[in-house]
Amino acid sequence: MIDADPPIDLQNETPPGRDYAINRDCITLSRHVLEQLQSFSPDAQDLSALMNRIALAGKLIARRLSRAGLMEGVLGFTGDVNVQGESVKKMDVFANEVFISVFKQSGLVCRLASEEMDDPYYIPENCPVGRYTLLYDPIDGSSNVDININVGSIFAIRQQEGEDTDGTAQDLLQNGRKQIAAGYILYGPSTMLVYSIGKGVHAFTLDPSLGEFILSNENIQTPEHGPVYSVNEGNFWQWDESIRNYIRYVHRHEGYTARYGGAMVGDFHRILFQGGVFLYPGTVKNPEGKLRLLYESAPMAFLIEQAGGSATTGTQDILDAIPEKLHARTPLIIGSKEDVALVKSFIQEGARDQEEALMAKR
Ligand code: FDP
Repeated sequence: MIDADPPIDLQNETPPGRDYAINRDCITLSRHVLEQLQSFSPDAQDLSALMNRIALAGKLIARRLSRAGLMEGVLGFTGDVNVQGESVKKMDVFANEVFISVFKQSGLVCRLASEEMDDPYYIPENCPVGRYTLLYDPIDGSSNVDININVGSIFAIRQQEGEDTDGTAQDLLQNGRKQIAAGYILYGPSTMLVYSIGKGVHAFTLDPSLGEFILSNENIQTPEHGPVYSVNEGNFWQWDESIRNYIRYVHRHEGYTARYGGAMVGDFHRILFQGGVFLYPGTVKNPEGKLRLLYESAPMAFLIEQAGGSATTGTQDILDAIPEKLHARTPLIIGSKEDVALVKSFIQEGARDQEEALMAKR
């Protein structure tokens, strides 16, 4: 039984055995969205309902992940290869289907596009169709699933522009400033949903006893600088010399530390709260890197800009980058403003050196 009084001072530690989340003024996700928009207009109701549906998908995925090791057919590969040429995991398929089934009858979206589908999924004619498109990566960092380490889901919401009569979703090939909302769900020691509708970045923690995401961090601000650099250094000899020079710089200077978990959502979450920089640069084999613009890099860039940080491809703000196709990739450098600027300065220096070398050859 939970004792209702005396009221708990939230500034101080919760006394043992007391569940402060129930005693405090619980702000749920849908209430938060409506408060942010300061409106009960149909648009505000839609956005609140969209976030609620995403939260439901997150809860269903979190529930399956939390018992994955005990259930048949959850872990491992399906034997298929997706449109990216990557081996598909059973959890990828499950999570992709969860988002579809949660949105199919919602009347909120007209299509869903994800990493796991070659083409967008269009809401069938016998189901109500909405104005929005959900772009998502159902399981980000899926190599972590089988070993019970954190993974995530990333999402972005855009409004359909035009009729899309040929069913090719060409209107999605626009910059990230067209996103109405973006965020991610982190399946870690606790499940967290972090979102922005362009009014700051806010984090909610899933209280399993309530089955609700409750506001835990409002208006998150990323520090201007942080000690962490987060990158797969196994690719060192695959990178351009300018990225290698940046890494040499952090190796030689005090105050930097490496953290890399193999799931961008987790690595990004650390940087969002504590500062630093996450990089996935292009490689010799894949000059555009690995991360997909529309449903990985752009949603994260939307969040980091809202939190006072920045995100670049190295030559352009991520939010200004326009994909040439649905599954286009971009190099990504994202995090604290100063740290992103430092990486960028090495890239610019590299570009100058290359230009000078070319001039000298002429
Ligand atoms: P994954 O392919 O396992 O889904 O989405 C791409 C991603 O994970 C990121 O989450 C992660 O940061 C990165 O790839 C890991 O790639 P590397 O193994 O090449 O470092």
